[in-house]
Formats: sequence, structure tokens, C-alpha cells
Amino acid sequence: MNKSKVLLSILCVFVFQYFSLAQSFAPEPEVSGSDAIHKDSSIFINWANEVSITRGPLNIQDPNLGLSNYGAAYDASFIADNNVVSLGDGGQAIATFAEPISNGEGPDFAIFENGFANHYMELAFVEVSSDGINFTRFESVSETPTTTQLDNFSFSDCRYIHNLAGKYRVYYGTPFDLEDVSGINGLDINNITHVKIIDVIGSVTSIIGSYDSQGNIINDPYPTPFESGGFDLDAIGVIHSENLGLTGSTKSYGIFPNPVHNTLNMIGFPNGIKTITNAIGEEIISTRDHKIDVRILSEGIYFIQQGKSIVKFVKE
Ligand SMILES: [Ca+2]
Ligand SMILES: [Ca+2]
Ligand SMILES: [Ca+2]
Repeated sequence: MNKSKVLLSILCVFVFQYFSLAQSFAPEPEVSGSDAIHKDSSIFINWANEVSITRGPLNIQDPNLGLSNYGAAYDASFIADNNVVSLGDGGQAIATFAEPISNGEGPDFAIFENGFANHYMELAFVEVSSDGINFTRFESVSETPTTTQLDNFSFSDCRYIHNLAGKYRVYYGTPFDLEDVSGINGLDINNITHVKIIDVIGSVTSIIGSYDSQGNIINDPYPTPFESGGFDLDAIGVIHSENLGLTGSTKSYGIFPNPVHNTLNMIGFPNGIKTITNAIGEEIISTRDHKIDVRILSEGIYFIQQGKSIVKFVKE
């Protein structure tokens, strides 16, 4: 190749890269065009109340390191609070709700991670189910360049990412619109009972990498071989729920943490007396507070009752 041809090819590569790195999607929170939703937004009517976790390895290519072990499943319950459970490589969480999520106008739920700054992202696939067995994955896009592997200190740009959880910094949820999964056989988008969150294994060089719906390999921090490795799930906020609307209730009730050691916090319970009973129905504590010191309780299963509402919890 002569010199001008070399220059031309370099220019072509540059132009190709410039146009292929599109940054097509919503920008960071509080910026015009962002779809990030703050945890205190009044559009949230409820939060996931039960989350089960299947942890992934600290490094899928080095199983001897063991599984992620930061946080616990209940850290992903109720309002986003920057307490998280870490999923590890390819680990997953399944969240359930007091009432099913339904498809209203715009986003229907949002997922919260704990990114410490804008554009620092750990990502996860999101799937929904209306029977707890068959899950449908949201079609996702990652335009993040794959020329350099992102590591645990790497920043990217959230405008490269669409429909992957973890796009936004702590306290800002990534929204999901059930309209995007309409028309799927066996999925009732007005009766979503389960939301599954699956850590993206971010390696860009290996067969263990993850792909978006367009076949692009997803560049996500990798490896992350420490106890808080992988996607850090903080909360899942519900925006639309037909049943909550029908009953006129705008907030469901719940408690956290569960299991509890010291102080039990109650969310959404009306003012008035709440009673804690043991497993055989004996009354142990009555209170009007929304925080209860439970250190006097011995280990075991208890119930909080107020009117017809009963919530089970475990004292550890
Ligand atoms: Ca919707
Ligand atoms: Ca990951
Ligand atoms: Ca949390």
C-alpha cells in the first residue's frame, strides 16, 4: 500500500468507529432526556418484598475462588437504600411482589444498582414472568466499544446501554416498560408476578462473555474477583399494578430487614397498634411505633399483625 492508501484506510477505520459508537440511548440522571427515576419519585407505588438469590462465582474462570458473598437477599427488598446483595458472575435474583405488576403507560418497574458515579456501570439482563416458570428477557442493546476490556475501575457511558439494569448510579432506577415484551405467548404483561435479574458476565475476549439481543458482546467490568463482585441489586420499584389500583391502596406494607437481629422497620402500616405474636399465636409485643426493638425475642418465627394484615418475620 502506498502512503495515501494507508492514510485513507486509517481515516476509514476512524470514520467507521466514530459512526459505529453511536451513544444512542438515554443519558445520566438529572440530564435532559434521561429516563432514570429517583427512588423517592411518587410514581413508585410498591417495592419487591421477597427476593431469592442464586449466587454466581467471584470469577467464572476460577471456580476455586468460590461464590460472591456480599449482602443478603433481603437487602434487595423494599425501597432502594444502598444496601445491596452482590450476584457474582452470572448470578441471579428473582423478585416477587405483594401484587403483580401490570402494563400502564410508560415504564412499569425500575431496578436499582449501587454504581458510585455516573457512567460506572455493572449490568444485568432483566426477565419477567407471569407464572414463575417461563421467563421472557427484555431485548437489550450494548454499544459499548469492545476494543478494551472494562475492569473494576473503568468508566463507560450510559448512553451506550439500553434495557440492561445497572445503567444508572445509586438511588436512580433503570426503567423497564412491559410494552416491550407484549405479544409473547404465555406472558401476561398485566400479571407479572416475577422479575429475574441476571448478572452480565462482562468478558469481551472469551467464550464466557454475554451478548445483547443484537449479537453484540457486552463489555462490562471483568474480572471482579472479590466478595461484592457482579451486579449489586439494591431494589426493584413497582410503578404500575392493577390490583393495587383497584383496591385503592397506593402503598403495600412490608417489613425490613428480615431476618432481623435488632430493629424491625415497618413500611406502609397505618398508625395504630401493631402486635407481634409468636408461632403459636401468643402476643409478645404491642406497639404504635413503626420501628420495633426485637432484641428481647428469642430466635424463631414471629408475626406482626395489624387489623387483617399479617406479616411473618424471622428473628435471628
Ligand atoms: Ca408500560
Ligand atoms: Ca458482571
Ligand atoms: Ca436495598
